[in-house]
Amino acid sequence: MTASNPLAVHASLRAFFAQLVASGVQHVALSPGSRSTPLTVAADQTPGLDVSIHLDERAGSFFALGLARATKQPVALVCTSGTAAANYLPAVIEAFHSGVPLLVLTADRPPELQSRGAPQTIDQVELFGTHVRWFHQPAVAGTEHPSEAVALAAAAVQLATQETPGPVHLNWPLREPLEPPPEEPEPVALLTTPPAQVHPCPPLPNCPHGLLVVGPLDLDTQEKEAIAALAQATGWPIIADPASSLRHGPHTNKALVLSASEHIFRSAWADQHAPEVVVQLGALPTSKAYRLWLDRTRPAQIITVDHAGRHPDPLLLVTERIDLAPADWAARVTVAHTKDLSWSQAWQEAERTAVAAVADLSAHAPFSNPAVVEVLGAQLSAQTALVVGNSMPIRDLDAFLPTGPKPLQVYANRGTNGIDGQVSTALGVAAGHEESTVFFTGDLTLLHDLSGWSAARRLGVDLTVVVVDNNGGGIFSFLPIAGQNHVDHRRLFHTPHDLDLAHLAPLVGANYHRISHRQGLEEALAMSLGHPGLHLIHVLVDAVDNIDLHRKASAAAVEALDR
Ligand SMILES: Cc1ncc(C[n+]2csc(CCOP(=O)(O)OP(=O)(O)O)c2C)c(N)n1
Repeated sequence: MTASNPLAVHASLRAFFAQLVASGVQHVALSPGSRSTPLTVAADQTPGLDVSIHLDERAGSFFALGLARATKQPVALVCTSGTAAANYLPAVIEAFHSGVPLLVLTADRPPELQSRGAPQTIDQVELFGTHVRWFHQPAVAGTEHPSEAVALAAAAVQLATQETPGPVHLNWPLREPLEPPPEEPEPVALLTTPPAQVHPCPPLPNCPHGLLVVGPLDLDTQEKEAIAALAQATGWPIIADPASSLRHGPHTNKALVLSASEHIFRSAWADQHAPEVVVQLGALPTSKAYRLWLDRTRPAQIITVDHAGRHPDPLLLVTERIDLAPADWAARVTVAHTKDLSWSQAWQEAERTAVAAVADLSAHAPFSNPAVVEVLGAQLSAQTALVVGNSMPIRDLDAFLPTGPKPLQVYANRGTNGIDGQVSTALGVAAGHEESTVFFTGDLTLLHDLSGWSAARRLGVDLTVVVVDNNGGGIFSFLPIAGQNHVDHRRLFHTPHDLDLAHLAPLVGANYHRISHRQGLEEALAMSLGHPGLHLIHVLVDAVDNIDLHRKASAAAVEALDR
């Protein structure tokens, strides 16, 4: 049987990883295995590349996703063959839909061992289907000149990062012997990445009554400033999804950024203030009220701007799609614009009215998710990364997190809204973020990624987890079926786990706080934020209280607006 030349394999793979570094990759998340030995050792020996080790490929890939999002750099993944590779699928799908660059490197057996019942061998060709920007199977490692590996690495990073960013998959056939030699291979010439192509950018319609609706997007400070500058130039309010991070930063002193739109869009006032143009940036906003309002008012012009190909349009109302990164687009279309001061003043007044009505309600409400959001908003220090779980936590932020000048970075996996891999995503964000990281999550979401939780200490990052524990999926109490007596809603949908989450703390050596009132939460956060290590703040809440407060908050805001 053909054998590999270990030095040739090592030379090629070292050249490959050296080019990844030259193209901007700084981290590779490795999972242990045998077939991947040449990739693992080459990655570990490449100067300029950090490695982290993940026992579980599913958790490792979500860690890579979080890290890539926090650093805005592509992250590589390496695993062995078989179901190890298949465990990358959920994170690859989320990365695809969120436009996050991942370089997925899976080891495989060479062609002569395929389809012959060789161990740990499955069909890995196009394993992730249409959920990658590019799939490629290189020649068996070591059978080509290392310059081919350099060209491949440069092309892979370019496809993962430029035009439409997202995951790319290289499935690498590797022949035995797999162990690299101790010799250093000869260095090879590396390539520089060509600049991205600049696409044409149509001008913005010059009408005074517009809205900028910003969905979940990973925006840095400069990008937030660019979108805020456009809002200032046009006099158009920004409707900011909490996962856009646009609700928080000094730019909120200059541009009008709204946080209460989840309530405002339910009012007749909002129907009477339908704009001429809506420009929707990034992914679909979390707010259901926004979608219902769009359906009722059907603005004549709806433009979507997105670099990840999403252009969300469930109601088929979009009139124009622009394939540009939202902040780049904003910078390019910001010119002097016809403004109507009364338009922005009316929206500002609506925001004030809705926020006041909600605050009044919260002041007399039982301790539940809205109070947790208020305390987080007040107590998180500037530049904290707030990773938020899907289900109710992201909706809690949408409904109750006010705008303010203190900068916060908010991350949510809104590509496909999964409750999987969220602890690992938070760990990845924490690994890539210089200030504190807080993960705000539901209990089922936390339990879903126990594997990620078990790795928290080993990965050596600081993380404060605030879990709102309603012993199940509180979101399902929103469903009409929750009120129907002939269906066992609690067992089938709420799905109580009846576990005491306190037992999770000793597993990873986390400091533990059990909370049932506001002051306790304030004290626990003060003891956790800025104190390195792992902290588990376990907040006991009632699912029905929270749903009730969401409904009452919207009703109070609508009543105040439509009075
Ligand atoms: C991977 C995955 N499985 C199932 C779902 C469906 N789902 C959405 S929300 C939810 C319940 C989440 O409960 P929890 O994290 O406790 O949050 P809560 O609703 O109580 O706020 C489930 C199972 C999903 N979104 N993703």
